Amino acid sequence: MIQKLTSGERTRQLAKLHGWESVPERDAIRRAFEFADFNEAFGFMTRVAIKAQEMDHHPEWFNVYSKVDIMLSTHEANGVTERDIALATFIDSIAA
Ligand code: H2B
Repeated sequence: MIQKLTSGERTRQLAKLHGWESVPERDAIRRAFEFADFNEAFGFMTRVAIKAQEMDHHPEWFNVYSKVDIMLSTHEANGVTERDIALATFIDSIAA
């Protein structure tokens, strides 16, 4: 069973990511993205979806036109784990 990050580990990992923050009401992290239009937003989501499927680790997300809000948490651990950090790192790399 994968273990949740300690609060110190989470703080250290969040500092290496871009724009990710802890969700106060959930043991999760989130980042908001805004693109030029729906086409760019959905293209981005498609790349994330392919990676998520490869990793067998899936985002919780919400899209309205050019905006995409992503929340990451590991259901199996009921909290934030290294899998969320790995997916967030990939997401940052394609959003840059
Ligand atoms: N995604 C996330 N975010 N957390 C999980 O614990 C998880 C998942 N588990 N995607 C996977 C799928 C699991 O349900 C399957 C059975 O491997």
